[in-house]
Amino acid sequence: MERTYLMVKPDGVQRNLAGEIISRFEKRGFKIIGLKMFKITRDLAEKHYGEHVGKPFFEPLVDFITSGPVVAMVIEGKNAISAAREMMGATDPLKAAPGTIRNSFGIDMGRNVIHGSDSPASAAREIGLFFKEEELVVYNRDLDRWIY
Ligand code: FUP
Repeated sequence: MERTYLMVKPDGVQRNLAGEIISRFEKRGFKIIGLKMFKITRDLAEKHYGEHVGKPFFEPLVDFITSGPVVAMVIEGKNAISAAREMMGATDPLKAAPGTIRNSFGIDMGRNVIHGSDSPASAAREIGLFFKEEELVVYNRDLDRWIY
């Protein structure tokens, strides 16, 4: 089983899309093992988006991600990282496949409502950045035998 870090961005929270977005992952069968709302500090945002330091969109991106609360979660399940990326769609919502989260809820690159880790290394890094070990809940779900 794989874990990934997902985050409804400030635009998604302000637009009341957090529940709908969480629901898509629940309905698909993924298990939520961590969930919380908070405001990202500048320091954390700069760490999270470290790979983009120096790019023209870096400052606006940090401004945006720190501009309001986010709803962050860790989900667990088969191929969670790539499956979640597929459910999110392309970074630019106008290029995201129909039915994906970004296609369904966005029309602008800078307002793409959700973040999701793009590799096992970034999932491990981002889970560690935003969640403490004790905030991740290990539990059994009876319905797992109907999903797997
Ligand atoms: P993604 O992994 O799909 O979230 O995309 P990236 O890590 O490449 O980019 C992180 C965020 O930076 C995107 F969600 C939106 C923003 N971005 C821009 O605003 N302009 C760009 O050209 C690329 C990314």
